Amino acid sequence: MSKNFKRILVTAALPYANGPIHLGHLAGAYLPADIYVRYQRLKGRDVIYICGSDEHGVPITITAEKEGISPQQVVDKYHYMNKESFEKFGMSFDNYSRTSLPIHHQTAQEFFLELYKKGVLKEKTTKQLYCEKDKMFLADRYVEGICPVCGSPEARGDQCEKCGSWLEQTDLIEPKCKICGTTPVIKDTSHWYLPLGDFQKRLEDWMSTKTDWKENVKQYVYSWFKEGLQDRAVTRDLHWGVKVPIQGVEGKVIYVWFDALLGYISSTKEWAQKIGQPEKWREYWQSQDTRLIHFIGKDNIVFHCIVFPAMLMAWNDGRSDEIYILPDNVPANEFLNLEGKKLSTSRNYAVWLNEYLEKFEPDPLRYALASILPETKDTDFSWKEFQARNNNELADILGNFVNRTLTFVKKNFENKVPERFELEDIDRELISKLKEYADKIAENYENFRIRDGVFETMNLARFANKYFNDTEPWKMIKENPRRASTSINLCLQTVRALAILFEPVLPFSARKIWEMLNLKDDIVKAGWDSAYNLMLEAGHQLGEPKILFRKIEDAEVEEEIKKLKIASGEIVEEKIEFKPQITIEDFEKIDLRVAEVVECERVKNSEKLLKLKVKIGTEQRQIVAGIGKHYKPEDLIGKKVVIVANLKPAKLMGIESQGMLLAAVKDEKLTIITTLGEIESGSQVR
Ligand code: B3M
Ligand code: ZN
Repeated sequence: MSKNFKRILVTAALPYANGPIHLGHLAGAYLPADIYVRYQRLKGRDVIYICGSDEHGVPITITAEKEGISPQQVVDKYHYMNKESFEKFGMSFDNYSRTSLPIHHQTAQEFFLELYKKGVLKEKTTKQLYCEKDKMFLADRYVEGICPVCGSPEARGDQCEKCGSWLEQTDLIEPKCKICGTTPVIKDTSHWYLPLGDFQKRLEDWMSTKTDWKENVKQYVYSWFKEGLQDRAVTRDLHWGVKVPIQGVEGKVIYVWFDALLGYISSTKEWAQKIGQPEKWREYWQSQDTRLIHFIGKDNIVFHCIVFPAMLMAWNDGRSDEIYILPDNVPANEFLNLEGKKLSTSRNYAVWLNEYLEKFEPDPLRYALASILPETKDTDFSWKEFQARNNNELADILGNFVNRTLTFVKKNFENKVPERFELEDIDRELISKLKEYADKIAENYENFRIRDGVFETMNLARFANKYFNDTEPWKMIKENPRRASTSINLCLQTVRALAILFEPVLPFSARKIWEMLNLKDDIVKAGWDSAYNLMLEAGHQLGEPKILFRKIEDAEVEEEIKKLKIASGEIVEEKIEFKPQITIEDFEKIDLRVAEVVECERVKNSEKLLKLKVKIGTEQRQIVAGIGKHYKPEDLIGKKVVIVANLKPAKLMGIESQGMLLAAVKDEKLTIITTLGEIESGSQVR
């Protein structure tokens, strides 16, 4: 970080409180921002991480109408749900606000009014799409049609998700009302416009200083400039949202994007109030020595790199106080695909964070996603790769190094940090690597190369394992105890270093390691640069070694893959058709018994049939069963099976069968029902 800056204000896009958080959200903005912020905190920097729910906009009112509840109920449900899953996922927001709060409405109205009074906002009467049936103007997503830019049939009134174009609804080809499906008419209405064209020159000058921005972001912005910036309406004919604060104006709200961007400011205000210093938000927004960084996905670039800076410039114009800073960087990410396909929330082709957290720990997902962040191009998440990252990297490299070191200390050094004696070259190399890696990882994080930073952190763990192998403490403990003591001391210092350097990406596991090292001081207080300072004193008593990462089984990821295949229509989920209900009396008519197979042979000239002799208590029976394709006679001899003992005997290929064997069947698969644990033949099954 350049030394001219005193503090950092980090924001992540405010997610719509209109559905649960999914992996695309996490990889786009929240996780890279969290890693960046945690790293900066470890560096001892003054940084705050601001976020909250975006609770306005047409998607929310549409959901409310669909579910027959109020928009407030929709946002309440998802605000709390998302806040909770973010917390469980280790998102270290300093504040997670909501744009339905009074503090936000005031902030947005004040801002709007300032621009209105200055005459920045232009009032224009224009033609808008109006649905005669629903008696309303079709703002934003209330209308759908063909995108005039890319031809996608699902473009909405304000934006095409396919190509990212920001649209005027009247540009849509073949528009349809989203509520009733009829073709809307065109009617006059008046709105206030932000004349972005008036700001283009200043925005271009400002952008030209941003040479260090990511290529993908600069390219988006320059293509906007090339097209020429247009006036954009910043009000809508809707009831849900921040009311337009102009005397005599009814039934109009501020456009959701105009208000949501200001949500960063109101969330910071709320944070300042909560910590009891209500004016402190100004330090972050209105001092020129603060760095403002917006983490977002690529579909939000235009709003953060053009609209918001223009709004802030408009506010700042002609003022001598309360001057807002402009974004210093907007490290926007591309999209994350899922198992090779585009994520789609409407088709439920997504991995939802709340569902993930019901089954797995947060850190493996943080690590797997951080390793594939779409920083320069779209990337793909696959469950198999997730499993491999967890099993082969977290468990086998990091977990293994920590575990082998700590169990060695417990076994050989009374669980106390052993002494460091004279150093050899290999030891000095490890010590210098600690600093090398800490610096290299930091340099990556500073430049928003989060993926590379995480990759290098795992490389240090790889290096540490190699050091353990090369110094052979298990051998030295007998041949040269001073060597074993020295190398294990250094391994422990490296375990501590890894806890610190991994903290941004694995906050939960880092704290587990910290606890195993029995370190009392807070890990953040210990700080990034203490990672290479060999801070563990000889004689320090360690805590209990525990397993850091459990292995994830094939069956667990296969279940997840299947869910996605069902969502994408690749496989059809079979619905079980149950038979009509019966009573307990009906069931009790069936005499089920445990039987032991004493003899078994194939029925001549039949592939399918096996002839069994079974013992049921004192009785012997002959049973013919159609299981010849699934079992060989010798598989069954001596096994306990379950049979229907009171079934009327029947003849199969001329051989009498005095009972029926129970088996589970699915499609082509068959498996015989047997007993778990010892039980005598003849026992009743109920
Ligand atoms: N809610 C869109 C989105 O979630 C929007 C972001 C607002 S950031 C101020 O992608
Ligand atoms: Zn399009």
